[in-house]
Amino acid sequence: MNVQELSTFQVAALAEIAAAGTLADVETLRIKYIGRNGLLQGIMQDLKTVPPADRPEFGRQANVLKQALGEALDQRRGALQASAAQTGLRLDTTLPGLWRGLGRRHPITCVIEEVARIFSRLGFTVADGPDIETEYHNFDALNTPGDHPSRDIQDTFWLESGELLRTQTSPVQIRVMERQQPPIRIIAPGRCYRRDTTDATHSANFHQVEGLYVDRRVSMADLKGDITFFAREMMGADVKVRFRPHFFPFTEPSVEYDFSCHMCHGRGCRVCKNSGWIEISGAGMVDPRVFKIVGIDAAQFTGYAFGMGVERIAMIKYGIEDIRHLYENDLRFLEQFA
Ligand code: 2NM
Repeated sequence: MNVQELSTFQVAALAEIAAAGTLADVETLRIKYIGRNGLLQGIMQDLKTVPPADRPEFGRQANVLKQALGEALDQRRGALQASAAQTGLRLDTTLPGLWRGLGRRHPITCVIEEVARIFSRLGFTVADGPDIETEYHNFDALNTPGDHPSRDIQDTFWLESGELLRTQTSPVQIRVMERQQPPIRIIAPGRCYRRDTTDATHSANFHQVEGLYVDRRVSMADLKGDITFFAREMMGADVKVRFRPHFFPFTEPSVEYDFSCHMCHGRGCRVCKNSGWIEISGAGMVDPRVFKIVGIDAAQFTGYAFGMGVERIAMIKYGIEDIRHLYENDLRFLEQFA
């Protein structure tokens, strides 16, 4: 190589270094050009073959080249590191970790687990099913009339497919009864959807736990006893339960049930709006028409079913005054439920 070739070589080498796309490429080029067995090393050996008169100039140029290559490699490496840092790709595995604290269960989850734990002691297991339901499982099989207002687009989220977002978890119980003969003892916790305008006590997405017990000679006495057992386990040993006549299409007879207010022990307070009682939800003996639809012989079997709103239980149990706290994921709220 002569002096002229040396300068052509330098231009090509610098262009190649400037185009290196990764830190690994830069390292490969460093080895190629200025490594122990690199091209520059070879050029230095060429010095011997250069005519003696040209040697000082060649040597000077070779040193300039070496320095230029070294600087170009450093510069390219620095630029790549800087852009990696900017895009967050740089990972320094030697940095100590950040302690971000432990997470904890959401109060809705706590209540569902507590309800499941209490009913498991009565022999109930947990069943689940789809949030997107058929009209058949959510309404028809529950003996809900075709013109019942709950089917209205004002109340139910209908999908273009003709399916809907379940308005209760009872369709889970329909699905269990379709495939299983008694004895059946299940609870069905999960999300439900209704076209409600959100306020302090309503949400379009809420949670229910429904229960179903079907066997020979299941009676209203079982229903009252089991709900009362649940109330005492959930709210405290001195809680009383009262049942009021009601109507549901899927149970006959039907009741609504209230717990005595655990805040004021029935004396009357803000939580129970001075009535001493807190309305929980409904229940009843499964209507024989529902048994006929799912293929269970109503002459041999009877059953009770009940529902409860999970948010409502959580609000009463923990003294939460606005349902929206449960959905906002504000840590100042959530951290109170250790
Ligand atoms: C309630 C109230 C009363 C109920 C009925 C059934 C089924 F599938 F067995 F017919 N499941 N859940 C029921 C009964 C639910 O919630 C307020």
